[in-house]
Amino acid sequence: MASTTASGVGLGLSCSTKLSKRTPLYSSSSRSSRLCVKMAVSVEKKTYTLEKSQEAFNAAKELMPGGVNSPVRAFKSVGGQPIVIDSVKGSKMRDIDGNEYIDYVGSWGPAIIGHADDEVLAALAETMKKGTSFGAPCLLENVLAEMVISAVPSIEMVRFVNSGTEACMGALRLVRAFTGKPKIIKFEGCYHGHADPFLVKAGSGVATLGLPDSPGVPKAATSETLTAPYNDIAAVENLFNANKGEVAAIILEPVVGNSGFIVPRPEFLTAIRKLTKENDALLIFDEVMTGFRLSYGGAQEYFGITPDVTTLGKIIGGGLPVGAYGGRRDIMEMVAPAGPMYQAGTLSGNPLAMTAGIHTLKRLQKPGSYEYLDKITSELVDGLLEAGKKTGHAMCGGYINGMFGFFFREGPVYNFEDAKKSDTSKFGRFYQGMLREGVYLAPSQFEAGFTSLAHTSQDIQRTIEAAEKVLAQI
Ligand code: HOZ
Repeated sequence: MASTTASGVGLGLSCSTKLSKRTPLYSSSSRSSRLCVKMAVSVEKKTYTLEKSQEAFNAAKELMPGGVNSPVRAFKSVGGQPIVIDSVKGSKMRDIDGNEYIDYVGSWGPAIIGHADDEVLAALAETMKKGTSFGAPCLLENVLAEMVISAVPSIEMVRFVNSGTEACMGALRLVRAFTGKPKIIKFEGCYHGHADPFLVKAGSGVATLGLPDSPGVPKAATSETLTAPYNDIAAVENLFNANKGEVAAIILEPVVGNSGFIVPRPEFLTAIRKLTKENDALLIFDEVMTGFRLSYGGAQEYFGITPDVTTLGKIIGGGLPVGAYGGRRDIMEMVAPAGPMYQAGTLSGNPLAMTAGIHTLKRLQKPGSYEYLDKITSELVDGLLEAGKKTGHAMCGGYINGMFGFFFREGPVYNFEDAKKSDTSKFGRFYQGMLREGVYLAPSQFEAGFTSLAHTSQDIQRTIEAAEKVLAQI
Protein backbone atom coordinates (compact mmCIF):
# COMPACT_ATOMS: atom_id res chain seq x y z
CA MET A 1 0.00 0.00 0.00
CA ALA A 2 2.84 2.42 0.74
CA SER A 3 5.09 3.42 -2.04
CA THR A 4 8.06 5.68 -2.32
CA THR A 5 9.83 5.72 -5.58
CA ALA A 6 13.15 7.17 -6.50
CA SER A 7 12.29 7.55 -10.14
CA GLY A 8 9.39 6.94 -12.47
CA VAL A 9 7.39 3.77 -12.04
CA GLY A 10 5.02 3.20 -14.89
CA LEU A 11 1.74 1.37 -14.60
CA GLY A 12 1.50 1.16 -18.35
CA LEU A 13 -1.48 3.48 -18.29
CA SER A 14 -2.94 4.01 -21.70
CA CYS A 15 -3.90 7.63 -22.22
CA SER A 16 -7.20 7.05 -23.93
CA THR A 17 -9.87 9.62 -24.73
CA LYS A 18 -9.01 13.28 -24.59
CA LEU A 19 -11.47 14.79 -22.18
CA SER A 20 -12.68 18.35 -22.23
CA LYS A 21 -10.89 20.43 -19.62
CA ARG A 22 -13.98 22.27 -18.49
CA THR A 23 -17.39 20.92 -17.63
CA PRO A 24 -19.77 21.86 -20.46
CA LEU A 25 -21.90 24.77 -19.35
CA TYR A 26 -24.85 23.85 -21.59
CA SER A 27 -26.87 20.90 -22.65
CA SER A 28 -27.05 20.21 -26.37
CA SER A 29 -30.01 17.86 -26.29
CA SER A 30 -32.72 20.26 -27.56
CA ARG A 31 -30.65 22.27 -30.01
CA SER A 32 -29.85 21.81 -33.66
CA SER A 33 -26.55 20.08 -34.35
CA ARG A 34 -25.25 23.15 -36.23
CA LEU A 35 -25.80 25.36 -33.21
CA CYS A 36 -24.14 22.73 -31.00
CA VAL A 37 -21.04 22.66 -33.16
CA LYS A 38 -20.82 26.45 -33.06
CA MET A 39 -21.20 26.52 -29.30
CA ALA A 40 -18.76 23.69 -28.80
CA VAL A 41 -16.21 25.61 -30.82
CA SER A 42 -16.73 28.74 -28.77
CA VAL A 43 -16.34 26.72 -25.52
CA GLU A 44 -13.11 25.20 -26.86
CA LYS A 45 -11.84 28.72 -27.54
CA LYS A 46 -12.66 30.01 -24.05
CA THR A 47 -9.42 31.51 -22.92
CA TYR A 48 -8.18 30.94 -19.43
CA THR A 49 -8.56 34.16 -17.51
CA LEU A 50 -8.19 35.06 -13.86
CA GLU A 51 -9.43 38.65 -14.16
CA LYS A 52 -12.02 38.41 -11.39
CA SER A 53 -9.65 36.55 -9.08
CA GLN A 54 -7.02 39.21 -9.69
CA GLU A 55 -9.43 42.00 -8.88
CA ALA A 56 -10.68 40.25 -5.73
CA PHE A 57 -7.16 39.45 -4.55
CA ASN A 58 -6.00 43.03 -5.09
CA ALA A 59 -8.91 44.20 -2.94
CA ALA A 60 -8.14 41.51 -0.35
CA LYS A 61 -4.55 42.72 -0.01
CA GLU A 62 -5.88 46.03 1.30
CA LEU A 63 -8.11 44.27 3.80
CA MET A 64 -6.09 41.32 5.12
CA PRO A 65 -2.33 40.83 5.52
CA GLY A 66 -1.03 39.52 2.20
CA GLY A 67 -4.64 39.21 1.06
CA VAL A 68 -5.16 35.86 2.80
CA ASN A 69 -5.98 34.31 6.13
CA SER A 70 -3.26 31.64 5.94
CA PRO A 71 0.10 32.30 4.28
CA VAL A 72 0.53 29.29 1.95
CA ARG A 73 -2.62 30.31 0.08
CA ALA A 74 -0.93 33.48 -1.19
CA PHE A 75 0.99 31.54 -3.91
CA LYS A 76 4.20 33.33 -2.91
CA SER A 77 6.45 30.39 -3.68
CA VAL A 78 4.83 29.38 -6.97
CA GLY A 79 4.44 32.80 -8.55
CA GLY A 80 1.27 34.26 -9.97
CA GLN A 81 -1.61 34.99 -7.68
CA PRO A 82 -4.15 32.89 -5.84
CA ILE A 83 -7.35 31.85 -7.52
CA VAL A 84 -10.39 32.98 -5.58
CA ILE A 85 -12.80 30.11 -5.09
CA ASP A 86 -16.53 30.35 -5.68
CA SER A 87 -17.64 26.78 -5.02
CA VAL A 88 -16.51 23.20 -4.55
CA LYS A 89 -18.18 19.86 -5.26
CA GLY A 90 -16.79 16.32 -5.29
CA SER A 91 -13.25 16.42 -6.67
CA LYS A 92 -13.68 19.84 -8.27
CA MET A 93 -13.29 23.50 -7.39
CA ARG A 94 -14.60 26.42 -9.41
CA ASP A 95 -13.11 29.89 -9.22
CA ILE A 96 -14.96 33.19 -9.53
CA ASP A 97 -13.91 33.46 -13.20
CA GLY A 98 -15.75 30.20 -13.90
CA ASN A 99 -12.64 28.02 -14.33
CA GLU A 100 -12.94 24.48 -13.02
CA TYR A 101 -10.09 22.54 -11.44
CA ILE A 102 -9.48 18.98 -10.31
CA ASP A 103 -8.53 19.59 -6.71
CA TYR A 104 -5.68 17.79 -4.94
CA VAL A 105 -5.67 20.05 -1.88
CA GLY A 106 -9.07 19.04 -0.50
CA SER A 107 -9.14 22.07 1.81
CA TRP A 108 -5.73 20.84 3.04
CA GLY A 109 -7.07 17.43 3.96
CA PRO A 110 -10.62 17.46 5.32
CA ALA A 111 -12.38 16.74 2.01
CA ILE A 112 -11.54 13.02 1.96
CA ILE A 113 -15.01 11.95 0.83
CA GLY A 114 -15.17 14.79 -1.69
CA HIS A 115 -16.25 18.39 -1.29
CA ALA A 116 -19.78 19.36 -0.30
CA ASP A 117 -20.96 15.78 -0.02
CA ASP A 118 -24.77 15.59 -0.31
CA GLU A 119 -25.23 13.47 2.82
CA VAL A 120 -23.01 15.74 4.90
CA LEU A 121 -24.83 18.83 3.64
CA ALA A 122 -28.23 17.28 4.41
CA ALA A 123 -27.11 16.30 7.91
CA LEU A 124 -25.75 19.80 8.50
CA ALA A 125 -29.06 21.33 7.37
CA GLU A 126 -30.92 19.15 9.90
CA THR A 127 -28.53 20.02 12.74
CA MET A 128 -28.65 23.69 11.85
CA LYS A 129 -32.40 23.78 12.45
CA LYS A 130 -31.58 23.31 16.14
CA GLY A 131 -28.94 26.04 16.22
CA THR A 132 -25.29 26.49 15.39
CA SER A 133 -23.57 26.64 18.76
CA PHE A 134 -24.68 25.78 22.28
CA GLY A 135 -21.62 26.47 24.40
CA ALA A 136 -22.91 23.53 26.44
CA PRO A 137 -22.73 19.74 26.10
CA CYS A 138 -24.58 18.11 23.21
CA LEU A 139 -25.23 14.48 22.29
CA LEU A 140 -23.31 14.78 19.03
CA GLU A 141 -20.08 15.21 21.00
CA ASN A 142 -20.61 11.77 22.55
CA VAL A 143 -21.21 10.24 19.14
CA LEU A 144 -18.06 11.64 17.53
CA ALA A 145 -15.97 10.96 20.65
CA GLU A 146 -17.05 7.30 20.62
CA MET A 147 -16.23 7.03 16.92
CA VAL A 148 -12.76 8.54 17.42
CA ILE A 149 -12.01 6.41 20.49
CA SER A 150 -13.02 3.19 18.79
CA ALA A 151 -11.02 4.03 15.66
CA VAL A 152 -7.71 5.39 16.94
CA PRO A 153 -5.65 2.82 18.90
CA SER A 154 -4.00 5.27 21.32
CA ILE A 155 -7.12 7.24 22.22
CA GLU A 156 -9.10 6.25 25.31
CA MET A 157 -10.41 9.76 25.98
CA VAL A 158 -10.59 12.78 23.73
CA ARG A 159 -10.93 16.58 24.03
CA PHE A 160 -12.38 18.43 21.04
CA VAL A 161 -10.97 21.83 20.11
CA ASN A 162 -11.26 24.00 16.98
CA SER A 163 -8.09 23.44 14.96
CA GLY A 164 -4.96 21.35 14.63
CA THR A 165 -2.96 24.21 16.15
CA GLU A 166 -5.12 24.17 19.25
CA ALA A 167 -4.90 20.38 19.44
CA CYS A 168 -1.10 20.49 19.46
CA MET A 169 -1.06 23.33 22.01
CA GLY A 170 -3.26 21.24 24.30
CA ALA A 171 -1.18 18.12 23.79
CA LEU A 172 2.01 20.00 24.62
CA ARG A 173 0.64 21.41 27.86
CA LEU A 174 -0.69 17.95 28.69
CA VAL A 175 2.60 16.07 28.29
CA ARG A 176 4.41 18.70 30.34
CA ALA A 177 1.73 18.55 33.04
CA PHE A 178 1.72 14.76 33.14
CA THR A 179 5.47 14.20 33.20
CA GLY A 180 6.45 17.33 35.11
CA LYS A 181 9.26 17.83 32.58
CA PRO A 182 9.77 20.93 30.42
CA LYS A 183 11.45 19.89 27.14
CA ILE A 184 10.11 18.48 23.91
CA ILE A 185 11.80 17.06 20.86
CA LYS A 186 10.38 17.95 17.46
CA PHE A 187 11.71 17.28 13.98
CA GLU A 188 12.97 19.77 11.40
CA GLY A 189 10.33 20.43 8.76
CA CYS A 190 7.49 19.02 10.85
CA TYR A 191 4.69 21.46 11.52
CA HIS A 192 2.50 21.32 14.59
CA GLY A 193 0.54 24.53 14.18
CA HIS A 194 1.58 28.07 14.89
CA ALA A 195 1.88 28.07 18.71
CA ASP A 196 5.14 29.66 19.89
CA PRO A 197 6.98 26.54 21.14
CA PHE A 198 6.53 24.79 17.78
CA LEU A 199 7.84 27.59 15.57
CA VAL A 200 11.33 26.19 15.48
CA LYS A 201 12.56 24.81 12.14
CA ALA A 202 8.91 24.38 11.23
CA GLY A 203 7.44 23.14 7.97
CA SER A 204 4.34 24.24 6.06
CA GLY A 205 4.03 28.02 5.51
CA VAL A 206 7.22 28.73 7.46
CA ALA A 207 9.14 26.43 5.09
CA THR A 208 7.27 27.66 2.04
CA LEU A 209 8.16 31.27 2.71
CA GLY A 210 11.68 30.34 3.87
CA LEU A 211 11.10 32.31 7.07
CA PRO A 212 13.54 32.33 9.94
CA ASP A 213 12.03 31.54 13.31
CA SER A 214 9.21 34.03 13.64
CA PRO A 215 9.59 37.45 15.24
CA GLY A 216 7.20 37.78 18.14
CA VAL A 217 8.17 34.40 19.54
CA PRO A 218 10.19 35.10 22.68
CA LYS A 219 13.35 33.05 23.16
CA ALA A 220 11.89 31.70 26.37
CA ALA A 221 8.99 30.16 24.44
CA THR A 222 11.26 28.00 22.33
CA SER A 223 14.14 27.41 24.74
CA GLU A 224 12.68 24.06 25.74
CA THR A 225 12.15 22.91 22.15
CA LEU A 226 14.88 20.57 20.88
CA THR A 227 15.07 19.61 17.22
CA ALA A 228 16.47 16.71 15.22
CA PRO A 229 16.40 15.80 11.53
CA TYR A 230 13.50 13.51 10.61
CA ASN A 231 14.42 9.83 10.28
CA ASP A 232 17.62 10.36 12.31
CA ILE A 233 17.54 8.06 15.32
CA ALA A 234 21.10 8.85 16.45
CA ALA A 235 20.28 12.56 16.69
CA VAL A 236 17.34 11.77 18.96
CA GLU A 237 19.50 9.53 21.16
CA ASN A 238 22.01 12.37 21.48
CA LEU A 239 19.27 14.79 22.53
CA PHE A 240 18.04 12.40 25.20
CA ASN A 241 21.59 11.91 26.48
CA ALA A 242 22.28 15.64 26.61
CA ASN A 243 18.96 16.41 28.35
CA LYS A 244 18.64 13.54 30.81
CA GLY A 245 15.39 13.52 32.78
CA GLU A 246 14.18 16.74 31.13
CA VAL A 247 12.34 15.59 28.02
CA ALA A 248 8.56 15.38 28.43
CA ALA A 249 7.81 14.09 24.94
CA ILE A 250 8.69 13.65 21.33
CA ILE A 251 6.15 15.06 18.89
CA LEU A 252 6.19 14.10 15.24
CA GLU A 253 4.17 13.68 12.10
CA PRO A 254 4.27 9.90 11.61
CA VAL A 255 4.29 10.63 7.89
CA VAL A 256 5.43 14.16 7.15
CA GLY A 257 3.08 16.28 5.09
CA ASN A 258 4.47 19.71 5.88
CA SER A 259 7.85 19.52 4.12
CA GLY A 260 6.24 17.81 1.18
CA PHE A 261 5.45 14.11 1.61
CA ILE A 262 8.12 12.18 3.52
CA VAL A 263 7.67 8.66 4.90
CA PRO A 264 9.44 7.32 7.99
CA ARG A 265 12.17 4.77 7.33
CA PRO A 266 10.97 1.29 8.34
CA GLU A 267 12.81 1.26 11.68
CA PHE A 268 12.28 4.93 12.60
CA LEU A 269 8.92 4.89 14.40
CA THR A 270 9.78 1.68 16.27
CA ALA A 271 13.04 3.21 17.48
CA ILE A 272 11.33 6.44 18.54
CA ARG A 273 8.72 4.48 20.48
CA LYS A 274 11.48 2.49 22.23
CA LEU A 275 13.55 5.60 23.04
CA THR A 276 10.61 7.44 24.58
CA LYS A 277 9.84 4.46 26.82
CA GLU A 278 13.48 4.06 27.86
CA ASN A 279 13.70 7.75 28.74
CA ASP A 280 10.39 7.95 30.54
CA ALA A 281 9.07 10.40 27.97
CA LEU A 282 5.75 10.40 26.14
CA LEU A 283 5.23 10.05 22.41
CA ILE A 284 2.82 12.36 20.57
CA PHE A 285 1.73 11.52 17.04
CA ASP A 286 0.51 14.63 15.27
CA GLU A 287 -2.11 12.98 13.08
CA VAL A 288 -3.81 16.19 12.03
CA MET A 289 -3.06 15.23 8.42
CA THR A 290 -2.68 11.45 8.66
CA GLY A 291 -5.59 10.71 11.02
CA PHE A 292 -8.37 8.82 9.19
CA ARG A 293 -6.37 9.35 5.98
CA LEU A 294 -3.64 6.72 5.94
CA SER A 295 -6.18 4.27 7.32
CA TYR A 296 -9.32 4.58 9.44
CA GLY A 297 -7.16 4.33 12.57
CA GLY A 298 -4.57 6.74 11.15
CA ALA A 299 -0.83 6.29 10.81
CA GLN A 300 -0.62 4.51 14.17
CA GLU A 301 -2.90 1.77 12.91
CA TYR A 302 -1.16 1.71 9.52
CA PHE A 303 2.31 1.27 11.04
CA GLY A 304 1.24 -0.62 14.18
CA ILE A 305 2.95 1.84 16.55
CA THR A 306 0.85 3.24 19.39
CA PRO A 307 1.80 6.65 20.80
CA ASP A 308 0.68 7.95 24.20
CA VAL A 309 -1.06 11.06 22.87
CA THR A 310 -2.51 11.83 19.44
CA THR A 311 -3.59 15.09 17.86
CA LEU A 312 -6.25 15.20 15.17
CA GLY A 313 -7.92 17.81 12.98
CA LYS A 314 -9.06 18.21 9.38
CA ILE A 315 -11.00 14.99 8.55
CA ILE A 316 -12.75 14.66 11.92
CA GLY A 317 -14.44 18.00 11.23
CA GLY A 318 -15.56 17.05 7.72
CA GLY A 319 -14.64 20.55 6.50
CA LEU A 320 -15.73 22.50 9.56
CA PRO A 321 -13.24 23.83 12.11
CA VAL A 322 -12.27 20.99 14.47
CA GLY A 323 -9.24 19.64 16.23
CA ALA A 324 -8.83 17.08 18.99
CA TYR A 325 -6.26 15.62 21.28
CA GLY A 326 -6.59 12.32 23.01
CA GLY A 327 -4.67 9.49 24.56
CA ARG A 328 -4.41 7.12 27.47
CA ARG A 329 -7.10 7.62 30.10
CA ASP A 330 -4.60 8.27 32.92
CA ILE A 331 -2.96 11.01 30.85
CA MET A 332 -6.22 12.59 29.64
CA GLU A 333 -7.60 12.73 33.15
CA MET A 334 -5.06 15.49 33.78
CA VAL A 335 -7.24 17.79 31.63
CA ALA A 336 -9.61 20.20 33.40
CA PRO A 337 -12.16 19.75 34.81
CA ALA A 338 -11.23 16.09 35.41
CA GLY A 339 -7.74 17.27 36.40
CA PRO A 340 -5.73 20.43 36.93
CA MET A 341 -4.38 21.12 33.39
CA TYR A 342 -6.40 24.03 32.02
CA GLN A 343 -7.65 24.26 28.45
CA ALA A 344 -11.01 25.54 27.18
CA GLY A 345 -12.90 26.72 24.08
CA THR A 346 -16.18 28.53 23.40
CA LEU A 347 -16.96 26.74 20.12
CA SER A 348 -15.35 23.41 21.03
CA GLY A 349 -17.60 20.44 20.30
CA ASN A 350 -20.08 22.63 18.47
CA PRO A 351 -22.95 20.69 16.86
CA LEU A 352 -22.21 21.58 13.24
CA ALA A 353 -18.59 20.48 13.32
CA MET A 354 -19.56 17.31 15.18
CA THR A 355 -22.22 16.53 12.56
CA ALA A 356 -19.89 16.97 9.59
CA GLY A 357 -17.25 14.84 11.32
CA ILE A 358 -19.68 12.03 12.18
CA HIS A 359 -21.02 11.76 8.64
CA THR A 360 -17.57 11.95 7.08
CA LEU A 361 -16.32 9.13 9.29
CA LYS A 362 -19.44 7.06 8.58
CA ARG A 363 -18.67 7.24 4.89
CA LEU A 364 -15.06 6.25 5.46
CA GLN A 365 -16.24 3.17 7.39
CA LYS A 366 -17.78 1.73 4.23
CA PRO A 367 -15.78 -1.25 2.97
CA GLY A 368 -13.32 -0.45 0.22
CA SER A 369 -12.77 3.25 1.06
CA TYR A 370 -9.05 2.99 1.67
CA GLU A 371 -8.52 0.46 -1.12
CA TYR A 372 -10.10 2.98 -3.48
CA LEU A 373 -7.87 5.80 -2.21
CA ASP A 374 -4.85 3.53 -2.66
CA LYS A 375 -5.88 2.68 -6.22
CA ILE A 376 -6.42 6.19 -7.49
CA THR A 377 -3.45 7.69 -5.64
CA SER A 378 -1.12 5.03 -6.98
CA GLU A 379 -2.40 5.71 -10.51
CA LEU A 380 -1.81 9.40 -9.96
CA VAL A 381 1.69 9.23 -8.49
CA ASP A 382 2.93 6.52 -10.83
CA GLY A 383 1.51 8.49 -13.76
CA LEU A 384 3.16 11.74 -12.66
CA LEU A 385 6.54 10.06 -12.20
CA GLU A 386 6.21 8.31 -15.54
CA ALA A 387 5.41 11.67 -17.14
CA GLY A 388 8.57 13.07 -15.55
CA LYS A 389 10.59 10.18 -16.92
CA LYS A 390 9.17 10.56 -20.45
CA THR A 391 9.95 14.27 -20.48
CA GLY A 392 13.40 13.98 -18.93
CA HIS A 393 12.78 15.58 -15.53
CA ALA A 394 14.35 14.21 -12.37
CA MET A 395 11.44 13.49 -10.05
CA CYS A 396 10.70 11.32 -7.06
CA GLY A 397 7.54 10.83 -5.09
CA GLY A 398 5.41 8.57 -3.01
CA TYR A 399 2.00 7.99 -1.50
CA ILE A 400 0.12 6.14 1.17
CA ASN A 401 -3.57 5.69 0.45
CA GLY A 402 -5.04 9.20 0.11
CA MET A 403 -1.85 11.22 0.78
CA PHE A 404 0.94 11.83 -1.69
CA GLY A 405 3.76 14.09 -2.79
CA PHE A 406 6.54 14.49 -5.31
CA PHE A 407 9.77 16.44 -5.61
CA PHE A 408 11.77 17.69 -8.58
CA ARG A 409 14.93 15.80 -7.70
CA GLU A 410 16.12 12.20 -7.63
CA GLY A 411 15.08 10.31 -4.51
CA PRO A 412 15.15 9.27 -1.83
CA VAL A 413 13.98 12.12 0.42
CA TYR A 414 14.35 11.30 4.10
CA ASN A 415 14.17 14.71 5.74
CA PHE A 416 13.67 18.46 5.31
CA GLU A 417 17.24 19.06 4.08
CA ASP A 418 16.64 16.51 1.30
CA ALA A 419 13.28 18.11 0.49
CA LYS A 420 14.87 21.55 0.19
CA LYS A 421 17.09 20.21 -2.63
CA SER A 422 14.03 19.89 -4.85
CA ASP A 423 14.05 22.32 -7.79
CA THR A 424 11.45 24.68 -6.34
CA SER A 425 11.55 27.10 -9.26
CA LYS A 426 10.70 24.20 -11.58
CA PHE A 427 7.91 23.28 -9.19
CA GLY A 428 6.58 26.84 -9.58
CA ARG A 429 6.59 26.60 -13.38
CA PHE A 430 4.95 23.17 -13.23
CA TYR A 431 2.40 24.55 -10.80
CA GLN A 432 1.40 27.43 -13.06
CA GLY A 433 1.13 25.12 -16.08
CA MET A 434 -1.06 22.66 -14.21
CA LEU A 435 -3.32 25.45 -13.00
CA ARG A 436 -3.88 26.58 -16.58
CA GLU A 437 -4.68 22.96 -17.47
CA GLY A 438 -7.36 22.84 -14.75
CA VAL A 439 -5.45 21.03 -11.99
CA TYR A 440 -5.17 22.56 -8.53
CA LEU A 441 -2.20 21.34 -6.50
CA ALA A 442 -1.01 22.65 -3.14
CA PRO A 443 0.72 25.95 -3.96
CA SER A 444 3.97 24.93 -2.30
CA GLN A 445 6.62 22.28 -2.80
CA PHE A 446 6.53 21.78 0.96
CA GLU A 447 2.98 20.52 1.33
CA ALA A 448 1.51 17.07 0.74
CA GLY A 449 -1.30 16.42 -1.74
CA PHE A 450 -4.58 14.70 -1.02
CA THR A 451 -6.99 12.58 -3.03
CA SER A 452 -10.59 11.76 -2.13
CA LEU A 453 -13.29 9.15 -2.66
CA ALA A 454 -14.77 11.57 -5.21
CA HIS A 455 -11.71 11.49 -7.50
CA THR A 456 -12.30 9.30 -10.51
CA SER A 457 -9.94 7.48 -12.83
CA GLN A 458 -10.92 10.07 -15.44
CA ASP A 459 -9.73 12.84 -13.11
CA ILE A 460 -6.44 11.02 -12.73
CA GLN A 461 -6.05 10.44 -16.49
CA ARG A 462 -6.73 14.11 -17.18
CA THR A 463 -4.19 15.10 -14.55
CA ILE A 464 -1.51 12.86 -15.99
CA GLU A 465 -2.17 14.11 -19.52
CA ALA A 466 -1.92 17.67 -18.24
CA ALA A 467 1.32 16.86 -16.43
CA GLU A 468 2.87 15.35 -19.56
CA LYS A 469 1.93 18.44 -21.55
CA VAL A 470 3.24 20.87 -18.93
CA LEU A 471 6.41 18.92 -18.22
CA ALA A 472 7.21 18.90 -21.94
CA GLN A 473 7.01 22.71 -21.91
CA ILE A 474 8.98 23.63 -18.80
N1 HOZ B 1 -1.17 24.79 7.39
C1 HOZ B 1 -1.88 24.34 6.24
C2 HOZ B 1 -1.11 23.40 5.42
N2 HOZ B 1 -0.22 22.55 6.07
C3 HOZ B 1 -2.32 25.47 5.36
C4 HOZ B 1 -3.64 25.92 5.75
C5 HOZ B 1 -4.30 26.88 4.76
O1 HOZ B 1 -3.66 27.68 4.12
O2 HOZ B 1 -5.50 26.81 4.68
